[in-house]
Amino acid sequence: MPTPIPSSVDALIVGAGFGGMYMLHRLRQQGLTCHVVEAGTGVGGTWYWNRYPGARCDVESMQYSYSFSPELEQDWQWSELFASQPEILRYANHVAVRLDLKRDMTFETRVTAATFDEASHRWTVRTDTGATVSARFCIMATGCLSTARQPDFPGVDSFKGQTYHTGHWPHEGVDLTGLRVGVIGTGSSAIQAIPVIAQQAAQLTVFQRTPNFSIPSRNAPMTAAYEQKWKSVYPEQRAKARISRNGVLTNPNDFSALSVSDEERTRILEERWASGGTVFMAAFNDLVTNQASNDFASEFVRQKILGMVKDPSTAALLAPKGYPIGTKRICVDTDYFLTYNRDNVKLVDVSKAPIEALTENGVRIGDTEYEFDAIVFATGFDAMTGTLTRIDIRGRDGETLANKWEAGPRTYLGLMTAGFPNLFMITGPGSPSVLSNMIVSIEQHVDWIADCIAHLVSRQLDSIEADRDAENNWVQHVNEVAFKTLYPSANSWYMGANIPGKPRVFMPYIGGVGNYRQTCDRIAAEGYTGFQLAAPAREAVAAE
Ligand code: NA7
Repeated sequence: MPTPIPSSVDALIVGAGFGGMYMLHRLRQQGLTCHVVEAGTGVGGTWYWNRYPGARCDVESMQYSYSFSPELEQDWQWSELFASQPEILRYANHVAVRLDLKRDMTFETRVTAATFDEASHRWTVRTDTGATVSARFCIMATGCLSTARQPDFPGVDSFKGQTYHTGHWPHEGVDLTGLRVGVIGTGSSAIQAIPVIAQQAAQLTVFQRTPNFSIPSRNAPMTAAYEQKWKSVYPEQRAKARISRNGVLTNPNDFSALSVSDEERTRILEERWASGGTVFMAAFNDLVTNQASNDFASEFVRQKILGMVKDPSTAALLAPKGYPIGTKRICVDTDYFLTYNRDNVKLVDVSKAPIEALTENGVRIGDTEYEFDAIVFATGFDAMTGTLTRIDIRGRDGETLANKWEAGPRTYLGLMTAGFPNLFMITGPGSPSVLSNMIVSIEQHVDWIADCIAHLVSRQLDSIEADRDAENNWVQHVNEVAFKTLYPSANSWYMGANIPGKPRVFMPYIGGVGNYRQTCDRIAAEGYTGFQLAAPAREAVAAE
């Protein structure tokens, strides 16, 4: 029986991932009454849902963890350089117990609607269990990649075997031993899952529409020396990460790939390839802004792939072409390309001849039917906006968020959207979010929101709302910064390109975690420039 939801709170938080958990902790410390509503049966968000084989974080464990508690970061011990999903979920549960969070959380309950009442300046939030809660502040900690994209192939229900989506993997696990398995998709999830599934399945067939660049993780067990090295300098390292470009310490080289000789460039790329992970993209300072520089890195990785895969035609299919490295999310893997050297693994190119239907036996492309016992959809998410626009959120004058964002998300700082007072988003579109270490960005947003609410409470103001002009300027800025880079040239989920009909807008903010934080801090220090703060008399005062 889920914990009952109070009928009235100061703050209602949607989602019990890392964002929702820390938000609850912060607001409780400020003496607010708060409650978290979560669709899953437990905490962890992304790490609760994405339980597919091989699921793992591609930011180093020592950096992908909360920094707000020195005791917590000293106490917790990670077993590998890159933590697996089960270990991250254990960590989330450890934090929940340590901070006694679950007593203010209701699980197995999905928020379906939130309506702003202009007279009371409060939100009425409804759930799929029929509960209604009145909240002064509504905080969407709903995650950026939380609405799975279920494929709509004709005949999808006729398949007699089992289908699984990587983002909704059964909690009891799946034994694929001895089965004929099809995997559709070759994004990050598939690239992590395929090497593990290949070891279980009798036969594995991968359907690839777009090959991805992937860098070996070089994951390894954590050593006591490495852990201690980090823990002894945590405050300094965390501080550096907060003002870094992506919220991750990558030891970036601050020079162009074009500024060094061919030999030196290759040496640097080899060094990054050998150390592994996304730090590869920090080999030079212009890999995502300069096509010529990017070409070198793209070709370097292509050659590595061609060198790893024995069958030349499979190797050629796996080598990404037609978009710059890094502009679709760079993947990090363990033995992904080598897996195609196994006798039981086959790659099918669906870039020109797409999957037409699922049949009762498997997958049909033209006259060919591929027979399977199980099919894994590694087809991704309706990223960044999908979860928010599926909730019936209504602001001033009954305007819905889905309607407001029809042509693409519009936010001020990725934190609020005009017309929706007191509704905050944690890592919303228009903030660095998915281009950063998510926990660094989550902590920054939670701290900003908590401080903002404290500001309102201490001045007896009862609402804050993004100004339309400020929002327009921010949307324009987000767009301008994106178009100074190579990112918009790829058909990525950053651009909404993976969802038919979704507007092509570059959704995350690429101006850098450190710069972005400074902007947010400056705006707060100036008394929330670009926001309207309203007193209980409902008289809006423009923040100066
Ligand atoms: P992604 O990165 O969106 O990958 C989805 C994959 O599914 C991608 O390769 C798609 O090809 C493929 N796809 C989608 N629909 C089809 C159809 N109809 N036919 C064939 N292939 C298809 O999702 P992930 O879950 O892997 O990763 C999401 C993020 O989670 C990841 O970046 C990390 O941040 C964590 P496409 O590229 O569209 O041609």
